[in-house]
Amino acid sequence: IGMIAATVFFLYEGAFVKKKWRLSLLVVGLVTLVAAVHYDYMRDFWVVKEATPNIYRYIDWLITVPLQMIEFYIILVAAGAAIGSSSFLRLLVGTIAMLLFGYLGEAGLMDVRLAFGLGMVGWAVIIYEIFAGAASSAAKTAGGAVMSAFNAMRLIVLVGWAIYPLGYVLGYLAGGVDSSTLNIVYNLADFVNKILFGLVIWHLAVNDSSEYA
Ligand SMILES: *C/C=C(C)/C=C/C=C(C)/C=C/C1=C(C)CCCC1(C)C
Repeated sequence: IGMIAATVFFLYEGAFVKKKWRLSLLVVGLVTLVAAVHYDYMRDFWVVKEATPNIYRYIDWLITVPLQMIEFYIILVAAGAAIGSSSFLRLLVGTIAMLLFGYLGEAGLMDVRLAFGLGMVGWAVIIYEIFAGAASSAAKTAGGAVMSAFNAMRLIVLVGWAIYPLGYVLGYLAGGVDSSTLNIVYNLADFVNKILFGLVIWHLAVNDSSEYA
């Protein structure tokens, strides 16, 4: 329900910001919309099957995480920074590796520890790109409000995202599979990392739009 409310908020607010920020707000609204629909599936699955709705969670992540990666690119382009699409490509490759190995581990198709390690490498690729790679230099050049939004977004990817591997460790590596803890941790992580991430972009867009001044 929080995801639905956030979707309405982002799409509504998109009407009041400068044109160049509308696409950014649309994309964060799509992220929370896609998540809202999947959470509806996941709740039903949990109630009926009394099991972790892994497949829906990963389908959701496979759609929403690349959308969030595009967002780094979109705000830099909107700010007029010189950024090539190869930066987004590296973010995408990191995302797919992170999620693919995470899924293989959770689904029991691969050794859980090995899958975890390889998934962590994917996350490290993303962290490198936004803290030390081309995306980071482009944000520095853009400066101002874009740099501060970029800073907040990459902190979410570093700190907020750390909740997911923590959930994986508590769920699978702490002896036995604890699906209640796993799901609660993942749910909280999604709440922060989708809605707060969107709010950071909303804040940037509003700050830079004269209608609010
Ligand atoms: C909206 C959904 C988001 C932002 C999902 C993010 C998911 C992760 C950061 C998952 C990370 C994982 C690792 C870093 C290691 C392997 C296990 C995962 C997939 C839980």
